[in-house]
Amino acid sequence: MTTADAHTPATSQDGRKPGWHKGYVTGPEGTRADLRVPVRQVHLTNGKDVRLYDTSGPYTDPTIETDVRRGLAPLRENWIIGRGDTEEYAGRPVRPEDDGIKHTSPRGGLKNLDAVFPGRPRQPRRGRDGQAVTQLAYARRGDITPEMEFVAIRENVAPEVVREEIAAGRAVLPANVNHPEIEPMIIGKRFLVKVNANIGNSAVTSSIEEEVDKMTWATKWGADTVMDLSTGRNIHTTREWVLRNSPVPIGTVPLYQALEKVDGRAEELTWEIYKDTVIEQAEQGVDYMTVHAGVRLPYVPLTARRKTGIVSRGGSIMAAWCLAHHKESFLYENFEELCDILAAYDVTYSLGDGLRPGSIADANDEAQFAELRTLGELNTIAKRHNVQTMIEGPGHVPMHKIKENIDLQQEICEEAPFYTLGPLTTDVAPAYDHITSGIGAAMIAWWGTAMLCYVTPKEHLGLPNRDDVKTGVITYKIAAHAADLAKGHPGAQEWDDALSDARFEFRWEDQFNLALDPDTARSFHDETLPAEPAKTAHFCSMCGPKFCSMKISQDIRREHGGTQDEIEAGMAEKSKEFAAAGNRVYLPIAD
Ligand code: IRN
Ligand code: FE2
Repeated sequence: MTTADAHTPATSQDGRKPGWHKGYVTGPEGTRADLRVPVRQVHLTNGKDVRLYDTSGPYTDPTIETDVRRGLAPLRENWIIGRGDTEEYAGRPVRPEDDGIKHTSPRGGLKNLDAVFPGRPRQPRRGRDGQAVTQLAYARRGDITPEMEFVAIRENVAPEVVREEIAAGRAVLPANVNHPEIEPMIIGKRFLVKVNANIGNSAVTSSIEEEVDKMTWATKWGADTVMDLSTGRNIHTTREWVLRNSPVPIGTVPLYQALEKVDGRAEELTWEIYKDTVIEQAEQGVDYMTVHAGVRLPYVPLTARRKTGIVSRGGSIMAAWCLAHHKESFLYENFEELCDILAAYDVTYSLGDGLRPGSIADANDEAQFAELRTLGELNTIAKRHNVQTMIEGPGHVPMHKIKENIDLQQEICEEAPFYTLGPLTTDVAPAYDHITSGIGAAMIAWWGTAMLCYVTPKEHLGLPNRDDVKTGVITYKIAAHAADLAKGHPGAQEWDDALSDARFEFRWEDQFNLALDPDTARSFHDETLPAEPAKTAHFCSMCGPKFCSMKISQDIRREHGGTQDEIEAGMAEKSKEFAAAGNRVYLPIAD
């Protein structure tokens, strides 16, 4: 399936009118005129429209022609240049070992993905004289940037709220000056809970083509950011293709590529190799980076008696380095210099949880919380350098130990956005860890986690494929939206109400089009009732025409009029009938 197919707006079953289309909203009076914020505009058969948050980018807009070889239009370019605080410079030469490795596509299609990205030539930019060109610096100065105005419209809040939350460090707006293609978004507890999807090839499997496709696929289903965790061949090139085609912020773990540069020998890593890799990725436009600077030498022994030791990839690399040299981590030691690099591109920190628990038994142990305290210390340093910062969290945590995680993180890290992997609430369900973790994700998001890193059904078992990516994203959108509802996020319930109305009034098409996953909802329905009249029928195959509770409720309303009093009178009457018949739901079968 090509990406184009996957992004065609759904049409209603009769094919006459799209069930939804890509719309754009502009801000209220007084906001910038050139802001067009994408929404998914669902057209209901009752004539009403519902607007939903939309992460899918230009791919779902049939009036925009997209071509992965050219990349997306640089929406933010004029804003970035207009600020006048960045300069173009000749980036370092592209490393031959990173690029041009012959890549053959196993499935045909985009065969030319073996080359460096062929799109428009681009000179990297950075802060003039190394100055901080971050949204945090602007917010603190009192400036409301176009990016902030954009997310204000997107989140339906005042621009000043966005500025304040960023200035206070309670929210981040990841937006590298070298990633002008993104539609700005914000991560913070005052805003909608966000979902990140991980993609990335490994030495054993998958191609550039598949990774680009997974990125657009993940954002189509609602991923707010995507992390490219490639470790195999073509890391640099894969990332270039992903970045140039991504409408959402892209995150990476630079340590993975740095390790490739020393052929996988952790002890050979140096600060210089790491720093070079960070600059290379910052020039490409990576919006946020996981940095495992909290894995300090004295903490490594604390993991010795754990059931599952260190399960973070980045964490285990840094622990191996510390042990091999018996030295303090070079990330911790050089953290201030790293801050200055990130500030010059506006790369956001995602301070890694390299010592997160990898099993229920290890949750909330000393190693985990020792690292968290260090992340708090690093958060303060990063803010001093005007670097936007979020904090990564666990992992495997049983339900009764989840709240302590968010409470401690908020306290220690001065309410910096928490970004958690699940947590997985039990270890006993490999192949279902999107569910074991979706439970924990919903809980921790309700209590204030700002972004959830998805877990797919393949977690612990293998590299996720396209279907796994979709299942992971949908599962996490459920967790995120459930939390938005519980938090009483303004407007969150409107979506539920619209769907409930559609369900109660048997507007099947509206139910499908409002669903998080319209395709699956429609196909489940059609499995048993494929015929067109069933799309307006007042029942489905679950209960059949006689036992549909919604139909019975409607009959009561019809028989007994519409006002609340009349409905209640009708209910009372039905209740009397029911009692007279012996209070039995299932009647004996008559001969
Ligand atoms: C999120 C929260 N804690 C960890 N994560 C994500 O896990 C992190 O952002 C990255 O995408 C992934 C792998 O990280 P490790 O295993 O290198 O720590
Ligand atoms: Fe795990």
